[in-house]
Amino acid sequence: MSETITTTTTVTKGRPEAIYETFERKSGKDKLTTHYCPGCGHGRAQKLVAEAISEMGLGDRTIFISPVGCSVFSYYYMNTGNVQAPHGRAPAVGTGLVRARPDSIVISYQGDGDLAAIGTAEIIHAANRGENMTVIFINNAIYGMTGGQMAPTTMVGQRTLTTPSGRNAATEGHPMRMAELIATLEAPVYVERVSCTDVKNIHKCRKAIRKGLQLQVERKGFSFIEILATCPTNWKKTPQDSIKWVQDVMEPYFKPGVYKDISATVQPLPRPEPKTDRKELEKILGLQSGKTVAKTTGKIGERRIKIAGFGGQGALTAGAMLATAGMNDGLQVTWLPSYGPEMRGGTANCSVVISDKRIGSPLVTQPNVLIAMNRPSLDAFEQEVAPGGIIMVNSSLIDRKVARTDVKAVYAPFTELAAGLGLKAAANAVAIGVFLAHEKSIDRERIYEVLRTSFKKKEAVETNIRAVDAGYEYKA
Ligand SMILES: Cc1ncc(C[n+]2csc(CCOP(=O)(O)OP(=O)(O)O)c2C)c(N)n1
Ligand code: SF4
Repeated sequence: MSETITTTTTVTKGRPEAIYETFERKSGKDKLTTHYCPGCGHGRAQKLVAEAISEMGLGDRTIFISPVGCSVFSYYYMNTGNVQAPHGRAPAVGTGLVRARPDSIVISYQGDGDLAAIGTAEIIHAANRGENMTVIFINNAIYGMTGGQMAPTTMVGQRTLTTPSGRNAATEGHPMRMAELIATLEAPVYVERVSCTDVKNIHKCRKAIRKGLQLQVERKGFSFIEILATCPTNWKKTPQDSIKWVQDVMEPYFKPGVYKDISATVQPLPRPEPKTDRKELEKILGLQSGKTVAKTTGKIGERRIKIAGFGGQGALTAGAMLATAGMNDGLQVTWLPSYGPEMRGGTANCSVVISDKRIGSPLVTQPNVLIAMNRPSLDAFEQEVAPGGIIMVNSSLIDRKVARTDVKAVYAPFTELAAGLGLKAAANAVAIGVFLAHEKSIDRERIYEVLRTSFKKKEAVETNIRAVDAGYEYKA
């Protein structure tokens, strides 16, 4: 289904609706002015974006993503939905938005440090996937907010804080032409570079922004509009001289123009339907159809668990199993893996939160439960355990006792018990068994269910179930 909105290029006098009437800050100060310096290109570009949103009637559907950089406070100015993304991550945030809310109009507004330096991977991949969003790329040839360091788009010879004698292509590389780079990709539908200097160029800029938004309305996919903009403050020029510098120095290198436009031939992207069907949801959650999601354990509060060992010991898998079992039990869960720099043999740990309330953060800094599968893990995390918590120690590999006196320590030979069953690799299942014996947050039957769906071979399922039982029944 495609939708057509007639776009005009009329000029809005004064404030477009998509810009707030007052810019109220948290502090209650600075209600009337933006924080942009006089002559800054951001103000101009944002007014044009706001005009387009208002005149196309998209205000209620638009989500504006403000980046890190001088435009970070756009959420104070843009009377639209607003999300503030970490540095460089706006296209990734936008991807989530357009997929979760296909009817929204998503604008990823980014500076050149943001888009072409820290966020290079995000922009290339979002463009390559052809996400249905519009990217407004403000190329002012410098890192504005942090005081004028060199950006990937800084001109050769341009003096910046980090290139005081001027950018040298031999050591700092050449200015990156992002519009040209993006245009080489298969998926983007429309890529244009505009300058925002004189009246003629401002009109072109206005038109390009509208076109990008229109293509998004029509679900035609990814559009990229690079705007050459001024930063008088860091260029150490007057606003007038800055405009001249864009015209004389930037435009000959960053040539304005349309670099790709396949909008006339490209088919609209299919509109993903929201998956609210219960059967579908059960499939996503890995639940058997028709099975009730009911908690088998009593109230558990929030259990924060850290499982640590060396790579290959199955610490991460054990955490994923606990989390899956909790989820199948209708609890809230998170699982956050952390890998050491090495591969097999290196350290690995995961954080699991299982709770009967919504979980605020998946990070576990003060675990109630620590499962230490090897000595370095006990050494690293013992002090982090919350007072009154419990530490489960793999006594097969850990040759010391827990030093803390304000926590409970449980010792069990995870590795030996697993080896006794003929499968040393099931030490993590033994650890789960020990956990279940001392922590009543997860029902043992739920773990069996997870094991049954995790292994294809019947023998592997049975050995792992026996390993869980061995840990559960172990008495020191
Ligand atoms: C992860 C991270 N790295 C670095 C910074 C510091 N930082 C803030 S703004 C900025 C540069 C922004 O420059 P640009 O994207 O060109 O935007 P402008 O300020 O010129 O509009 C940097 C490096 C940060 N906030 N977060
Ligand atoms: S430092 Fe540059 S980019 Fe930032 S607000 Fe001032 S003129 Fe604009």
